[in-house]
Amino acid sequence: RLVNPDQEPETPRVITPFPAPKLMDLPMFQGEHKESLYWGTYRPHVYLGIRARTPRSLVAGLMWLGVKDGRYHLRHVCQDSDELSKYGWSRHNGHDFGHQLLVDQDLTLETSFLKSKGDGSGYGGDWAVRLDLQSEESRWTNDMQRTGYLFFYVADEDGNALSLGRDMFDIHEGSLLAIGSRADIGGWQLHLKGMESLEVHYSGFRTPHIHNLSDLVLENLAAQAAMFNRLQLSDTSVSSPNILVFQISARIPFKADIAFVSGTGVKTSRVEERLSSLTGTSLTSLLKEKQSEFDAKFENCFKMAAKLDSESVVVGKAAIGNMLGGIGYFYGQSKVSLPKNTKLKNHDNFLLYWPAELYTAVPSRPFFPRGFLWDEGFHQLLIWHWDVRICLDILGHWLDLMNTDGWIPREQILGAEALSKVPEEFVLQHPTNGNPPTLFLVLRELIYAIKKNKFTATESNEISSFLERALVRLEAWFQWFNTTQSGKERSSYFWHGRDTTTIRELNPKTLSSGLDDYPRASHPSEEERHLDLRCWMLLAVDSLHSIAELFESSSEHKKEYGSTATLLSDFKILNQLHFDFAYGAYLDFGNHTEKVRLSWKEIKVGNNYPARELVREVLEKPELRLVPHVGYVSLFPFMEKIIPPDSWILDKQLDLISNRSILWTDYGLRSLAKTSSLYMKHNTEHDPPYWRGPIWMNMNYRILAALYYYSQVNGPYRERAEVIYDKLRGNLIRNVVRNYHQTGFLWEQYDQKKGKGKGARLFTGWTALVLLIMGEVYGET
Ligand code: 6A9
Repeated sequence: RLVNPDQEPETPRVITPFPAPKLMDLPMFQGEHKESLYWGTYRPHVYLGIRARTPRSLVAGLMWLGVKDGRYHLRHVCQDSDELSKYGWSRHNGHDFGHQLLVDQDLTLETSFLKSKGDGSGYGGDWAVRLDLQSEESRWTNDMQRTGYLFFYVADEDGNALSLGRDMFDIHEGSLLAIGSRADIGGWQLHLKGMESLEVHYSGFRTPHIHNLSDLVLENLAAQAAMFNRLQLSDTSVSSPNILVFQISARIPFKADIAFVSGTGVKTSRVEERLSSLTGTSLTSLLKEKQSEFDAKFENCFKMAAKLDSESVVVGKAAIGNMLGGIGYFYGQSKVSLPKNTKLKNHDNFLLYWPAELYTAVPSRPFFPRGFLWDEGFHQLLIWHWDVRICLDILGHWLDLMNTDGWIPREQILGAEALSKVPEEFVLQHPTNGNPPTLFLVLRELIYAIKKNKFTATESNEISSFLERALVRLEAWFQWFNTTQSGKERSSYFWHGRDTTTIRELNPKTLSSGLDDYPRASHPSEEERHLDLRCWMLLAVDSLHSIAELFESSSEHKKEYGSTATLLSDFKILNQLHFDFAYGAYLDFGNHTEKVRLSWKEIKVGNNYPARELVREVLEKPELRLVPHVGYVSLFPFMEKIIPPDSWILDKQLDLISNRSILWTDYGLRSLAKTSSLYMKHNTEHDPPYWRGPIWMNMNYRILAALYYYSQVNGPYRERAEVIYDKLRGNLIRNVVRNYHQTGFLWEQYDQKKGKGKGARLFTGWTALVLLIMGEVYGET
């Protein structure tokens, strides 16, 4: 695709896959493992969506009509504007069971998902969905609220035609809604079982654009309403539809069981037996069983019943439930910005990454229903305790996204459904930008757990073969950072890619660090040293060293990693590069002045229309110095436990943490000290403070884990660390639990003044780490 008439077109390096065997080709991910994860609730962006882990799947999903202010609204894709007062998985085991509760005005909808591999099932087995719709009768004011309207659809992304079931025309005689056939699972059938009074209508469509399905349904309903003044689908279909939507209506309350059976069409397929076990009273008891299994496993993993009240336990279950229930499967190609000097024949300003699959947890179903690299490391800190194979499967998918330079795109926007949720300016991924290599956090814990014999022999072997194959990729990842993000001074690093030309930002952002607007040097330069990145590098190289140690073979590398780890954890060098003795705090270094502010300037628009804009004013020449912003970044050496337990600097760190005028609040630690000149400052007119004050759970978790560590090892500050640990833990739990019970959700961040949930709601990403805090589960201890 490059313009070069004399040569064969070459694939640019940036879109060339890393040349090594893929992790997902390991035997451990094939066979039974793969099949057992085939179907799942892998469409996190819709309220209930099912698909298989295959690029072009048969997908299923739910819509319903909500009533607000006397009008109907179609619910389908999770969005805040629907104003559901609650939704999310109260329980989900990541494999074959989940239960969700959704509250939409006076409607309460419960959705349960169950999967089973029955005698005669096709590949991946069968599944069932129970829908249970209720309402607070007292609030019914008119007739429209007495009937509930649910819509359940199946759509074949592969374009295979679906047929209407023979019972569609008299659903009380039988239960068959739809049939079809696919290469992966053979014949399949979709059935509906429920009360006599259910009324069923349908409509069939044909389109490859499944992400526009809400519009198709709305148009169909609107046309019927206009023509016949009735609220029902048209009961018609195009020929060879690849989408069938079924409307199920009845007087509230009602229940409906939907069963999907595969491998049909062969004599031995025992459809009747499988159907009856997946519906009615049999389904009820299967769901009950799965629920108690979940509860038992939950207690076994996180052991919190003895430690905390039942209100907290509910939140803990929702945390792991939503984390697992939010796992998605995506397929598509990232758009990558052009490296300098690349010219394309066409006029695109981007390159397409190779088509790739990604099985991953997501930070937030309504806002960010896709993969984010550094978020994922935190997600896995939780997930591996629940199911280490799910964890490895996710890690494997991410590591396979590495290009030949050792780079992994930060935000994964794969496929049309994912793309439809992202504003244009966020789509392109920049191959010059990194994102913290947090996957090492979980890898290091896994290695530790192997050494401590915490796994079964099989698990241990699988993790080892995973690590063995992952090693070259992890090395390349480390080298990518080590070469592209290194600083001028030996063993210093900085996040490259900060904007040096902007005149609008109070402090140019550092998106690649993950801490977005967390203040750094006022004037980005090559001279910079970023403390957080230096500590991430230590984490990476230290993990590499431990992995190399597991496998005798790579002894030469082992030495090198060992010495780099020693260098990066050297207390003296760390202090020389980053410690401010006057402040008693660790800081970034760079070209900096504190004397910057945003002020309004008159500008001319066109000829004579004056307008105002907010621009940055610099009132003093910046100079090379330590950058006096204390906050999360200052605590990275503490998080990495570099500080010796008997050092007075540890005492100083505890001062910063426990001081109310600096980082301490009753709800957790602030991201930026109250004393910082940029505390709670807007970055531009439209850019409110994000990492400049509010409380974030991922960093609080890491700080708490370090406090726990320092409260366990001997030293003069052991007891002090313990006291602070207990208080911080209590504050974090109390606040998240209170917010959850008040609002129905976990939040992206929490306000540092009142503790109120902020930003995206139903953000079960790293906020779910509160569960590890509840159970006091800190990996390497
Ligand atoms: C915006 C808007 C419908 C910002 O959790 C994901 C990331 C973190 O990795 C990062 O550390 N969040 C944190 O500072 C959210 C980023 C969202 C960017 C895309 C699209 C869509 O709104």
